[in-house]
Amino acid sequence: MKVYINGKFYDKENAKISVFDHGLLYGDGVFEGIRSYSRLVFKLREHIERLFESAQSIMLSMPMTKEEIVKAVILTLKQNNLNDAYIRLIVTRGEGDLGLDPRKCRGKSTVIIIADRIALYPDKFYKEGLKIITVPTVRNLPEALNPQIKSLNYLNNILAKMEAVNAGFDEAIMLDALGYVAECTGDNIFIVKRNHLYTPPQCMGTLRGITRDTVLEIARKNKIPVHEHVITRHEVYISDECFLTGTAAQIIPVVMVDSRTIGTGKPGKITLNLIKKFKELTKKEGVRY
Ligand code: PXG
Repeated sequence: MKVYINGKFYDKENAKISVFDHGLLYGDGVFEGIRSYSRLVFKLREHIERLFESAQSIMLSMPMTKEEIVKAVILTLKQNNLNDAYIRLIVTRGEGDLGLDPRKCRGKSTVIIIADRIALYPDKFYKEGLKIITVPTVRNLPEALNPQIKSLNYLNNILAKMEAVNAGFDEAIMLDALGYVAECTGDNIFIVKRNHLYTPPQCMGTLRGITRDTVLEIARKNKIPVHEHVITRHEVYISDECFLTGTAAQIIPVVMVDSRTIGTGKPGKITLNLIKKFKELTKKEGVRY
């Protein structure tokens, strides 16, 4: 494996950065998780756009242009000769001292690109659907650390994930500070009720997921009415179908939430249709390498 760090490639064993990097010391940095399918990088420009928005919000100066990052991602994929890959793009504040003052990093951000084989989720998840629970840890307040920022500080989500795993579940619903359903730890959430599709709006505690946007786009094209609307746990419990979306997960059906069976207890018709349409899109859309 060849890892890209600041314009150079290193073997996995030698792909190292300073212990004084503020990405490590403070989680001070931003990232993206991207995926390629048969040598097509899906929604690459959208991911890079979001990376720049995250950076802008935390006042992190990007050391490369968007076009240079596109080229570096493609180069990393070619170096690793991967047809289907998971790409982790990371930009940290860079090396500073032990104080949290980012000025000490002198604007020398660290850019890292790791491309690896995709760790696929078990087939069982897609065929049988997930059983998930709501956890006590709520999503970060937007006025504190906005969930729109894909920062390297993921403790909020990690805590929620641990609460789910400790209770014997694979994924968690996180509520926002008002108690509405926000999203899962690394995925957005959708419900279907009477053939309408609902997903929480991005304003409170919900990341504007790129898979989420793609699903909304597919649904609109297929004349499924979509609503970006606040959702309560009750509405999830009484939904006909439920599913999660994310770059790694794609679209995963959910069949039980907080011990309530969703719909028939099997992946729903609309969910399965969206999975099919999404797969078709990943086969033909993307930046080729
Ligand atoms: N919500 C959160 C909090 C995320 O981190 C998504 C939704 C889905 O967004 P996209 O753009 O991928 O459709 C994400 C992104 C993991 C993992 O290991 C998942 C993400 C990020 C980092 C790690 O499961 N998902």
